[in-house]
Amino acid sequence: MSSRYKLTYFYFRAKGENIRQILTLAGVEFEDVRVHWDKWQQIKNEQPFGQLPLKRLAGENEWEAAQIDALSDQFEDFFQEIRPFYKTYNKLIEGNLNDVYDKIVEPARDKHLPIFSKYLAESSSGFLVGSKLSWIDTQLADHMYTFTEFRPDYARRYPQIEAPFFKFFLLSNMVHYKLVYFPAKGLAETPRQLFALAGVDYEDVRIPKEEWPQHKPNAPFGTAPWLEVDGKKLAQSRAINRYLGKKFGYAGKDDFESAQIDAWGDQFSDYIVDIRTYLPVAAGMAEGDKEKLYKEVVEPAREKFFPLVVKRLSENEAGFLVGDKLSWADLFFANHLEYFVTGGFNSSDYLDKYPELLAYQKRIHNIPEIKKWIEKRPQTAL
Ligand SMILES: N[C@@H](CCC(=O)N[C@@H](CS)C(=O)NCC(=O)O)C(=O)O
Repeated sequence: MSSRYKLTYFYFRAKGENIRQILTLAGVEFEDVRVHWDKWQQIKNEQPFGQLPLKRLAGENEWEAAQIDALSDQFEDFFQEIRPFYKTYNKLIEGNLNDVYDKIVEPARDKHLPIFSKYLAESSSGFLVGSKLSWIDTQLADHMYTFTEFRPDYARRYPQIEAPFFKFFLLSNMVHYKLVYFPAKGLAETPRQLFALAGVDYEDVRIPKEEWPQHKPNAPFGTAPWLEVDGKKLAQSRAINRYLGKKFGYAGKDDFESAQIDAWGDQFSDYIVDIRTYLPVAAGMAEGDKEKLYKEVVEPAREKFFPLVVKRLSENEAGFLVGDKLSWADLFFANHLEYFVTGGFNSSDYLDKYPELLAYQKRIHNIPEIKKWIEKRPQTAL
């Protein structure tokens, strides 16, 4: 007979979320009762029933269980220090949330996260303790989720935490992603690489050209790609890039960086518009003089746009278009460069005048997760 669990908590995530996630990971059905703050007094004396099925997530042996306990106590100290943030957020006390964040959360973060970071740096599994996910990982991950939503750069100083935190969301399997496009790299390649970087599972649907007419009516704007997030559809490749970039941490550390990344994405798209007569001819989908179009359309547009990119990259020591981290705009541009130099267009001289851009493209595509994806992705002509 299966047990029946009922979890009673408030309508926000905070401490209840960790238990919700543990139950979900354990594959246990539970009643997720979310109490409104003003109803709390009426049910305050109710007892929760049943025990949590923690065994699977509480360490492989006594030593690991003790380490998990130690980290959990440490986390509790951290939580107590930043409590005013939650209280202000939920309007239980008055105050300016940004001030509370600056004065309380940031110093507490810089006191406590190095401890978790050290554990992760020393771990070869990507989990805080041992070789498996434990409930201290889910606790930390939910904390990171809350504060990264509030300040996207929250975890930037702690890359050891930021990377496994996204992997955790893969494990918790919270969102079902489906990306629909053709059997081609084209406009879907950047979103695919964002999934590869984040280590997040998705359905990579590739519709053969002859089947497209029956799928076209399902496309939100009549074109591909589109992304489905738990069945909700999002069209337009740049909107998809921005969405996944933000979700996975490749869209800038603040609003200004995000806007600069958008600007590069838009500028690059203007370049594609400038060379649009060449593309279908080079792809063998339209009649035309490929060599003539390359000379008369591609080369002048390239001489207008590429020097801007070269200048930008020479100004940014980090070697990315914006800030000190890879963004979706870097992927978007690097994919185009790779396609022209090595892909079906046979324009291997495309970057002869721009060795810096060739080096940049290779550097981006050598990032281990991208490299791995490129090695295993389906081989397609376009
Ligand atoms: N601006 C759109 C363009 C989408 C687009 O034109 N997609 C082409 C393939 S690259 C397509 O769906 N063609 C089939 C059709 O229009 O029926 C985006 O970036 O998503």
